[in-house]
Amino acid sequence: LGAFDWADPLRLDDQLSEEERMIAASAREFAQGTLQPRVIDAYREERVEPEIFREMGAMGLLGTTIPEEYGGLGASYVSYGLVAREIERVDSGYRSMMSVQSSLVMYPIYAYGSEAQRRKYLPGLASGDLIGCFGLTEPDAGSDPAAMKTRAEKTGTGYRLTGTKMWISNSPIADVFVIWAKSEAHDGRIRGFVLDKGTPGLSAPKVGGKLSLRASVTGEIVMDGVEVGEDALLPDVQGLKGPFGCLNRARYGIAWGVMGAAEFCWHAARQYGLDRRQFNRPLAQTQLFQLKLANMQTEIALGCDAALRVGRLMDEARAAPEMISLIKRNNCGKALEIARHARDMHGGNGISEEFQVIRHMVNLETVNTYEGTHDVHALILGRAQTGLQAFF
Ligand code: TGC
Ligand code: FAD
Repeated sequence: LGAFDWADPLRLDDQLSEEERMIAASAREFAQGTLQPRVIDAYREERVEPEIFREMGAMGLLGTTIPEEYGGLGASYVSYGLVAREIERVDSGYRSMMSVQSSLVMYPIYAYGSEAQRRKYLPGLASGDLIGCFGLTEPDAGSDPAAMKTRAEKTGTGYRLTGTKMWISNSPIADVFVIWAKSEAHDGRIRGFVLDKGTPGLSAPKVGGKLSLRASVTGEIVMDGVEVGEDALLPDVQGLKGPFGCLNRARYGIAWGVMGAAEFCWHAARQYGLDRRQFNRPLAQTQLFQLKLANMQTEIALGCDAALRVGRLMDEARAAPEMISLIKRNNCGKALEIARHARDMHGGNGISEEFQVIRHMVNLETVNTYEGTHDVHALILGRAQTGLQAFF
């Protein structure tokens, strides 16, 4: 019989390649050494720290799956997931910065862009010298992106874009804007455009008053007749499958990332229960406390194994979008529940920034909502098993 490791109960580590283990270890060292020491202050002060992109870029953590010739690491989707888990162990906002850059900006430029667009943007995005954002959501089009109002009209030399995007990660500090708009020249179909900061008519005001994900900046993207050349159009995709192709990758990364946040909360609750005594015994020596720890351990072990399975299928180009909905939905919901329990298990200390569980809990409320809400992913899975679509 094998030994039982409480922290890795199903031996996830054994299932990784040497390269995957090394990438995860260096991501962990970076996250714990560079991100962890600043996160409590950054979150409290809602501090924007654009230099984090260069620091991540120097560690090879931006564009993990993008080929090396464009500045990426050319690594597996499993490696990308492991990086997300290590960064989100510190904070969901930092993982957000990384995953928007990698999956929602570098991926569409790589997969749908021209060779000239790849050469122009990808190396700078990989090094973190350029910061990217992804504009799909609008004030009146969130879960239903097909209802977007942003329009691209044809001009003599290119396109004129008009519209407003809402809730866009990184937009106030972005240099590169991947924008999804209905294009009149393409029968009103959704097309992707790459816009540069500083183009007349383009602005990105910050969304204020955010009580979640405060270490990552979120903004609008306002396009007031922004004129771009033909070379701003992403040539190789049309329709919603363009943005969804990117979201498949980002949602997959989130399924791993939230397991990192959940693991932080689980380990913190366990340690707190061992250290804190009430009724003349450690809290961890009570049945209710142990039941909660067992539930956390079980859900995290299952969630990580499911993410690993989907990652392997992605690396074999055999992952279906519904599989990604299943793990995004399950792992976010479970991570949020684990963070809420961990907060409770810390008693009064659980609401203090010092113990960090409430920050994870509040962050996970966002992660459960963005990239398709918990309920929207249920409807995707419901449609896949009944053949009946229940969105409207
Ligand atoms: P539907 O009819 O289902 O599909 C329209 C077209 O899109 C294709 N498609 C996909 N292609 C690839 N992968 C997927 N996952 C796809 N899902 C759909 C589909 O085949 C079809 O193609 P075609 O060629 O036939 O036209 O579309 P619908 O309008 O009924 O959509 C319904 C629904 C609810 C599934 C969808 O709209 C949805 O997923 N809504 C959620 C919106 C969302 O996830 N927004 C995310 C915004 S970005 C973000 O939150 C970033 S935060 C990142 C961070 O900070 O970390
Ligand atoms: P709504 O769609 O209005 O949903 C509200 C509620 O109604 C939810 O509970 C939802 O599940 C439910 N609901 C909706 N439709 C149905 C239905 N048919 N049946 C049953 N229930 C339904 N977007 C980007 O494009 N780029 C980004 O970088 C980005 N970053 C973000 C960062 C943050 C911090 C946040 C909060 C959001 C971000 N988003 C981004 C937007 C995010 O993807 C949307 O908030 C999300 O898709 C939900 O859309 P909504 O907020 O309009 O909610």
